[in-house]
Amino acid sequence: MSVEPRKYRLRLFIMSLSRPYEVYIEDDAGNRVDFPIIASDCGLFTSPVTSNSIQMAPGERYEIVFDFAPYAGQNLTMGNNMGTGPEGEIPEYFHGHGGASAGAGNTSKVMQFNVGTSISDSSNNGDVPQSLNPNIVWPEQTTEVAQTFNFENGGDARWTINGFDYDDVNNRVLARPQQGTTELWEVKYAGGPGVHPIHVHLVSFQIVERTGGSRGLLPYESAGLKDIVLLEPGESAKILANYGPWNGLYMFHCHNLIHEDNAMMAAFNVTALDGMGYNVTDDLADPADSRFLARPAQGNSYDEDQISSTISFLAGLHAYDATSSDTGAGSTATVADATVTSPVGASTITSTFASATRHAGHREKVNTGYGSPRRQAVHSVQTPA
Ligand SMILES: [Cu+2]
Repeated sequence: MSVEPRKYRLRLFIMSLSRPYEVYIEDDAGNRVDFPIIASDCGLFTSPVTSNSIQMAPGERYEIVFDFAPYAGQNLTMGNNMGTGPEGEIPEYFHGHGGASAGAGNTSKVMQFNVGTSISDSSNNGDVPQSLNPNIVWPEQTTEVAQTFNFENGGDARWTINGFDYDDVNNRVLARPQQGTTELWEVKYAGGPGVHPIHVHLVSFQIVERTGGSRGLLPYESAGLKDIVLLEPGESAKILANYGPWNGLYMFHCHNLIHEDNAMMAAFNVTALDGMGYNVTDDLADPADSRFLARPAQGNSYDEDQISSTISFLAGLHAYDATSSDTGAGSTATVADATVTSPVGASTITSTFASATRHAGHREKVNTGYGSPRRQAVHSVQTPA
């Protein structure tokens, strides 16, 4: 890729089926260059995190700002270092990545940047702000594990979660967090072939802890909210999320496509019990709601005005607010307003538990056939490491 000697904001997105990466950028002399990481799966960090590499698995996203200015007229190479350490012994994904094990493939090489010598546009080339997003809504903190999920090889190319696979229609729903509550989940991979990038739908989670392997929790993993956490063999991670704003059934699964296609997937049912902190006045759970249906693109559909207008409309729904005190008909929240008013502290959520009132639109979905007592017990099923 040809680039100018200035700053670029790069979005990295791993789209491999199974392979995780450790992405780095090095100069012609082979020196790795530091760069600020500014965002991950679910948005901007509070402030940048400096690193000279990022470990990433399928589906994970990170954004960096890279300054090519010091390298005018030179080349820089983006490489992949995953597999040059002890993890190179895991054959399915790591062989041939470079270093001592190079030769079986070219997966150590990602891309090259050819840096020019002149700049055609010097806008947006200033310092990376130290304050990126002061409004991240971190989940209410708890150390009590609500659910434990073991990701395992069940034999015969079958991949399971707590011993179940998604083909088992009677045991697909492995968790039932109540809408609006925070749960700490422990996800574990005792060991075996391959890796498991665990992806949870609906929520943005905080990775609180990673144990069992050699790397621990990486600084950029805990700097923002995520929806994927990578488990290498022997690792456990704790992820904390607020289960809302919508009720209904959602997936969680391994994002290693081969595992996912072999049924390493489960569901959780976010119930709509009242009194749980969501004084919802507008049920947003219906995907066929006319407000959210796809419409044919018009000539101006992607104009900045149209995009701003759509974002303002969605922000004005206040879907992530725990109270509805600032919503209501005629709400004309702007994007800026929503950014300021959406974050709700744990104390607010807690206090609302006592005062939330039932409204006509609430549906209690526990007794719809997905929530038998037998499956309720599945929560605590664990298999030996
Ligand atoms: Cu997997």
